[in-house]
Amino acid sequence: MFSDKEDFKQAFCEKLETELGKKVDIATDLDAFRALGSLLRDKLSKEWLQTNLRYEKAQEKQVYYFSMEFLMGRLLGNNLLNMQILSIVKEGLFDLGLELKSLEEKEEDPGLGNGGLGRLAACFLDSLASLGYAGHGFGMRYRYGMFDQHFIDGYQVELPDHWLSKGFVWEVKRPEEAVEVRYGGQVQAVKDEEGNLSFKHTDYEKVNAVPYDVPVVGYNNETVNTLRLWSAEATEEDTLLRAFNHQQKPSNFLAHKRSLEAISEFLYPDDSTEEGKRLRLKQEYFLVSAGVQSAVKNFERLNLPWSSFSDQVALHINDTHPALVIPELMRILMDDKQLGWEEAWEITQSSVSYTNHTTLSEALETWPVNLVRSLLPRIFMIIDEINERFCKMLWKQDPGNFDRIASLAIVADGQVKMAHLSIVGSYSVNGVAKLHTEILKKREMKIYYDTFPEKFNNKTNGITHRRWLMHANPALADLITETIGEQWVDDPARLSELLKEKEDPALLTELGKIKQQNKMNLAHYVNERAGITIDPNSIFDVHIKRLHGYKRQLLNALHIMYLYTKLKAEPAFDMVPRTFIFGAKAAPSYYFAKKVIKLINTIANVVNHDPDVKDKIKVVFLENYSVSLAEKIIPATNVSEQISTASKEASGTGNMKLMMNGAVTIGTLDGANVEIYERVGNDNIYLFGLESEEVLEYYRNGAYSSKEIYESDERVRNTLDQLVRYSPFSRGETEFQDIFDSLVHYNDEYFVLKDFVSYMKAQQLVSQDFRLQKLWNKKSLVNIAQSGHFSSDRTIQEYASDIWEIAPVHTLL
Ligand code: B1N
Repeated sequence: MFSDKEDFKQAFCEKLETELGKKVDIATDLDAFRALGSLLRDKLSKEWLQTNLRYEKAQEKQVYYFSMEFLMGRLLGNNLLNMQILSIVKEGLFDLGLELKSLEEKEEDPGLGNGGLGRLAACFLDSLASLGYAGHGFGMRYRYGMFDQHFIDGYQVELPDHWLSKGFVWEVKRPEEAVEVRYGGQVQAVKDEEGNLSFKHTDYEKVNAVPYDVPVVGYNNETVNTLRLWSAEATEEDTLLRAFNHQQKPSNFLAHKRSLEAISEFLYPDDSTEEGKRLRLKQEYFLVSAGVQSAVKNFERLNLPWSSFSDQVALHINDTHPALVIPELMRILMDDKQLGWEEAWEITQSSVSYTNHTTLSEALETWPVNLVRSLLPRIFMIIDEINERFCKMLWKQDPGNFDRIASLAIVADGQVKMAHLSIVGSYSVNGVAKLHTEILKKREMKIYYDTFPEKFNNKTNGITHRRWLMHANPALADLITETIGEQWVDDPARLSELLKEKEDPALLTELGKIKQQNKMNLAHYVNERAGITIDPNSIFDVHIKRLHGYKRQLLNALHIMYLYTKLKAEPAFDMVPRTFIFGAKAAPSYYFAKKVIKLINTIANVVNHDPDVKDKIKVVFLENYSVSLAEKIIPATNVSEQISTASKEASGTGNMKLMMNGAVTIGTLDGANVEIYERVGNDNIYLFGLESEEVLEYYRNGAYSSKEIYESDERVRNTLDQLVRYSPFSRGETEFQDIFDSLVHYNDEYFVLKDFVSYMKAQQLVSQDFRLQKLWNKKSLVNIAQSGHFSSDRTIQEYASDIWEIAPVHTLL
């Protein structure tokens, strides 16, 4: 890579001069970032090529991970870490009067995802490459990613995220690998002389799918995999041709060009909900068609029979968003490669695997038959045929059981049900945490589980310890290495060796010091960004994730209102000082979520300006929560809020990141919290609230009455009344009436009131325990020690062996 620091400095200065035409003494941080990125990309290209050659030579099975979202975050720091040149580069830059940290801050976050689902895909790519697996991502190169969030007068305002405006140094455009994607038109069945049927698609609109490849660098293993992002571009040729053929005015073909390019224009900012918009379906098919064509092309380079396709290729779909992979592969095999239905179906079904990420009904994708038929006529024919054959099979299994067929059908009630298509067309269906998978098997997908029990399996999510511990919290990573040696880096399960040292007072003190330093860094950042002074000795209590009713930021907010009111009434109340920190974006059309943002900002405004409570409570809602902001908050956290309504959060991954950085969880037995609890035990987590069986039972029997709680519990009533009666929070306005009504008059869908007292008591325990610093640090250490299981390396090893059946490729081949 670089032989030494001087070698790096020379290469870097040369790059600055040749690419940016600048001498190092006048280069800005942005210049330096661009030059460094570009230099690293050059350096990577050899290993990138080698990796691909190695895979080809060994005829290694390739995994393609299809996802509408890849929330990569900044790449500079992680690439340096994985390339093992962090210190050379840092020191070299320092000699040149530059600071690596400041350069890192110049990189735009590629925010090509909403939340957990997109970030999971990014962690998986890091683990695939770092473990030496031949696994690649197929995603969308949205021109606008997740919106930039600002608060104006406490309200969320969304601004477009033009992340590409200064260029994206890591990508390589590959026009030679572009493919064509077709929409609309007509399909006719034609018979040849021998009576064979084929399908002719005419009158369609075509869009050019152009790939931009981003290198995915493995940790210290000479592996560079590929994230291939597809961009919709009109070709010069079709724009001109169209203009010529139709004698159109320039404005018409410009409009045409824009309408084609709209397909990869923006990311839908919805997390765990589906809007059902035509453009979204176009996007989904765009990714799928481009990706499957590209995977098939790569397979054909091997000159192997089609029967070995599934030995060479795994197509994984991240939720149902890319489920059209199934009919698209069928289409290509039958229409382009002339295979028969049976053979194509066998290949498809043994190549596709599917991960489900949610049981929320509003997130289940269904598309109107009419829309699918008009936009994707051939694809619809194939889905219809899959459905026909599947229903016939069901009839054979259990003749006359119409109810069963109706509930299992892929096409029913004028809708195409994407989850059904995904289960029928794949060989593996997995949930993302034990509890979630059990809920899928026993409830949401029970009837499917009864039909295909062998397809269902669990793969508990994970996070990459390279980004979330080594890069985000280097001081902690160093302390761990000093304590147990460095093997944990390659084998994060060995973090558990820390348990042997959990009584060591020197270690616990050191751990406390690192947390304190991280808190001071965050305090500094908060002061700079939000102008709020926070006390690093207070408990940093952190609630960071998308804003959603089921995630219950509202429960946290009401508890702060309760504490504030108590402090005002009893000034002597001896409370351990706390800083409540929030980060969350609401979907722009999610009215309730936006109200909660306004409420939290209102609470912050009241609390932070009241001298009576100034040493006790602070509330900070940081704008524009993103991967890079998460990397600043997480290392500084003491208390991790994981308080979703039990049964609703499929897994969660923030819970894992925070635990790995020594935060202690206050949470419900939901998603992966259950598995965190199993590992750390009662003493090292604060559990409260209803359990999932109880929640599901209430939904079934309708026996919950939030009004009863409101009427009978004074603490609840006094808190809620402040939303609508005159109070410092309402100031006599009706701003929060809807929140009040949802809790009291619409029976509190997410059991906020039901869990309120139990949450309050758990929070009291947190405060008590935090006073005993040594005891607290021990809890923190146990959490770190038990977090190795939640490395995405473990998750990816499970996918590799149980689902994809792949082994690592050795670099020495
Ligand atoms: O996926 C994460 C989980 O850790 C979270 O618990 C889960 O909520 C999240 C439609 C989704 N589920 N469903 C989505 C995202 C975008 C969209 O358009 C649904 N995200 C999750 C990783 O497993």
